[in-house]
Amino acid sequence: KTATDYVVTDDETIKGIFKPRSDFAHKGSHGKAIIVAGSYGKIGAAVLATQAAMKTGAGLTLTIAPNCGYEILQTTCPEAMFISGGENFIKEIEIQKDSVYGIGPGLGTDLQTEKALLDFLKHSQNPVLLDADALNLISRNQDIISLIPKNSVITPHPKEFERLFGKTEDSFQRLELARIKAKELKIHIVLKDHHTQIITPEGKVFYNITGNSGLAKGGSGDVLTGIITSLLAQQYSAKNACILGVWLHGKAADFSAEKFSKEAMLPSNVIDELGNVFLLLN
Ligand code: NPW
Ligand code: AMP
Ligand code: MG
Repeated sequence: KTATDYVVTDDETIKGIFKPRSDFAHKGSHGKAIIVAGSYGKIGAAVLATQAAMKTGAGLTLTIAPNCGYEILQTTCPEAMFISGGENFIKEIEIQKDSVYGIGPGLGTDLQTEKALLDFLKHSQNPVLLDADALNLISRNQDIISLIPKNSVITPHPKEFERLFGKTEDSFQRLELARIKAKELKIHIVLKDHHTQIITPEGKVFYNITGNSGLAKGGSGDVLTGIITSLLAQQYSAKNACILGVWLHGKAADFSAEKFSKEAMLPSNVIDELGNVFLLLN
């Protein structure tokens, strides 16, 4: 373990990672992001993740959600396509090739959703992003952990991390456990917190310093899922998608706080502010 294993993401690093959109881009060259999210009462999570994926630049965005969210999603996200995965919760996840999946926001933890996730991971070899209830389902059925494709991304908040890997004394112990697990499973772990840490499969840690406590509201993590899934679909490496995605999310939150205050800003404002963050980078 050396000092270079722990790095703070600065603006120069971000400028080095960010790829401006080519004049010759077309929707097929900017990837297909598939958001698998939502259940009865939690369709908002699917809306937030879908909108964030679109506003981060994916060429095509498609949402797999239960039918009870059909009208809501087609109305709030008209640019995104919809595929039904069940009636009130997801029972089936259609696999499409050449797409990147972000799975978990608002899914709920029904046994049939667990089976759908298990089937999906058995048949999909590509890296995926797993968040929220996808992580809670995995915590309940630890057999699923070994099915997570190498180079995938997981985005747990502290409680989800604890459900997955067990209790730790403090945030330092949690980080060291995350380094062990990222190496063992060969995945990227986005350890969400005030200063979110990104841990690579090599055990290297990147600290993010954008963002603020206005993000401490339901829906913030669902937005981050959409952002990172979109970057993965646009062919950023998993490491760069995590570093850039967490930075963008935090920066858009800082712009939202300036405009609306930490109290009144909402995750949907964070999505809207992504535009101003990209103007800063371009
Ligand atoms: P405590 O209180 O400290 O013991 P859950 P969820 C802890 C969806 N959503 N630092 C804290 O525990 C999600 O996508 C849908 C320390 C807290 O009470 C999920 O699918 C929305 N502790 C599902 O709902 C909007 C922290 O974790 C507990 C922490 C459940 O997700 C909301 C909560 O975790 C939501 O996004 C931190 N930084 N952060 C919608 N509009 O459709 C969290 N904790 O029990 O996993 O519940 O995260 O709300
Ligand atoms: P979730 O709990 O899944 O909704 O995720 C919450 C998101 O908001 C994560 O990206 C956290 O890093 C971020 N967040 C929550 N509280 C804070 C805080 N006090 N300061 C900075 N970021 C925060
Ligand atoms: Mg969450």
